[in-house]
Amino acid sequence: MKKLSGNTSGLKAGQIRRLENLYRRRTPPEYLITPEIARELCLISGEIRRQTGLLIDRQGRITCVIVGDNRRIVIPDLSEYRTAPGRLNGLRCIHTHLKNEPLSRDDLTDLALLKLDMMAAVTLTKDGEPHEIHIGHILPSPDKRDKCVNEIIFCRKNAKNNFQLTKSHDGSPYNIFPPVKPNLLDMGCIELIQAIEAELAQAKPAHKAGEAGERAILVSVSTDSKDNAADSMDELKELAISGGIEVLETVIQQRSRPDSRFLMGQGKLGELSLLALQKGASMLVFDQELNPSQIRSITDLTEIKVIDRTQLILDIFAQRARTREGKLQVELAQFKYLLPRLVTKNTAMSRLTGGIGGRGPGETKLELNRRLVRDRISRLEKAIEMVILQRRQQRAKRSKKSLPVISIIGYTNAGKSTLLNTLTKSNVLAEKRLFATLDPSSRRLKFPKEIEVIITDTVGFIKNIPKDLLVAFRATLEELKNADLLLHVIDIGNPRFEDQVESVERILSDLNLNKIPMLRIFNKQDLVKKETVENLCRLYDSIPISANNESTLAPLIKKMELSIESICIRHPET
Ligand SMILES: Nc1nc2c(ncn2[C@@H]2O[C@H](COP(=O)(O)OP(=O)(O)OP(=O)(O)O)[C@@H](O)[C@H]2O)c(=O)[nH]1
Ligand SMILES: [Mg+2]
Repeated sequence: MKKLSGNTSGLKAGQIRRLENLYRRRTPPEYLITPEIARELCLISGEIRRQTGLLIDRQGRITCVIVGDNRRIVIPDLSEYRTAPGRLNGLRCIHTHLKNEPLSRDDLTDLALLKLDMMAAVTLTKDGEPHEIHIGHILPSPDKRDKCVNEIIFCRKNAKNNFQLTKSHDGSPYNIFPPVKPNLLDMGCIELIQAIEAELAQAKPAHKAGEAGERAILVSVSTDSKDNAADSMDELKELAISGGIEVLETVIQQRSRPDSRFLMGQGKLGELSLLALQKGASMLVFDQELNPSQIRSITDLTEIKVIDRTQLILDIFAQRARTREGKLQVELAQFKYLLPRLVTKNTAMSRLTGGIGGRGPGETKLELNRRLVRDRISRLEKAIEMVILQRRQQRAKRSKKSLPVISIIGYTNAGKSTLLNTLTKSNVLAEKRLFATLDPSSRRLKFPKEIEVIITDTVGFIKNIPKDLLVAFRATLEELKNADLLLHVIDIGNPRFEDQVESVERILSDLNLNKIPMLRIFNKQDLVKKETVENLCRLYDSIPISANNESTLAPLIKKMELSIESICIRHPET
């Protein structure tokens, strides 16, 4: 006989036997549950004054009998019933409610997170007989709520049974039927479940999604103002698209304090997991940095891949890295990000490791991975150290030739590469995606007065730039220290440009680059009204241009030339 699940302490032997006997019962496919089983469930539940529940599979077999307390049941671990992504798990839960209450929030959260076929609560009469049954299931598609196949089926059954159908008009992802009498449980149950699944299957893409093959829901759990959260989400969306991810939906939840385990409440996470199911999403991307245990908890609960903004940025960098140096730096950042996320489950055993040179007896696979990652990190660090050394030597040679250096910096997608191209008639990659440039390029530029300079374009900045990335990109960023003049390119066509200026200038001062003379350049002036450009330029003391239009660059070139001249006069050795 299978074991009961839950709180059986203090029950009499006879009561336990009656509960265990439920495992012998079986329900025909068209019934949610037979009236006889419902009756026995209620009688015993009323007697022991504890909620009692059944999990029933699609063959109508009872796979689990659960005993709770007077307010709730706890559904046991169902990982062995886990099915393919995008499907329900093949079990429905029918349990008693002792206080005549409808489906609770916890019931719906279980329905969503466990991807149950259905959730039902049976209330009791004074005599402990079944009174009414509250039934809910998830809606397979939130967009087509009016035409859900399952509702049509249920309508048909309704006509037969005189049920009334209510639709959830409140935007909730569940469909909850009005309470049903216990003699009307012959409701085409299996047909309904199959219809839900068929419609869920339609949410899955026939084509391969995005370049990266991922379809994502973007999530932000924000303690910030609504506007800031929305701005940040817009940027996350641009990042995702730049990373080749198809964005299905964005969800922002405002909270006074993030939940330490799941960032958001479990109920909300349940709805999110459902949305992922309904939309056929393959991953969740969080705007907030998640710590290793949050990533694990959220993945465990939702059973879908979870990444955060930092990892997304790292992935984009990895896609873009072309040179050996770029690849080394990205790999270092990725491994540094990965290391704390590889957790040893068995810390007691791992203490046995060590000794001289060898693997200890209790070394787990994960521990081994950690060591490999650490080794790899130190090898990468050494390789990058070499790159930095070589760069310094090259720089020393270059400075003997006395060419001043102008570096173009700025927020990602501001138009830095476009400016380099137009100024020097070159052809470095410039495109409408974030972090198009990763590896620096340098060109020579001759000013009208015959002064020659080297002009360099480099990786763009972004707000909250991942720390590991800044550290790993030391070789690239150190190059900026050599600049005699910085051109800070700002995209004034971007509604968030003021924040972007602030982020860039903060990073410059973090990198100790704020002592280098800098010109602020307002790019993409063609996207903004002329008067606005003029006002902004006065306010920010900057030079307006359209980097893609050479005829707009004369004032900038003049100003660059003057700056370089005065720098050369002050520092004649450069
Ligand atoms: N309308 C308009 N678009 C521009 C202008 N300058 C650049 N762009 C566009 O802006 C996008 C980004 O330009 P890039 O030069 O790649 O920008 P970047 O700063 O090098 O970006 P990353 O390398 O990704 O950091 C491209 O689609 C350009 O065509 C401009 O003056 N006006
Ligand atoms: Mg670029």
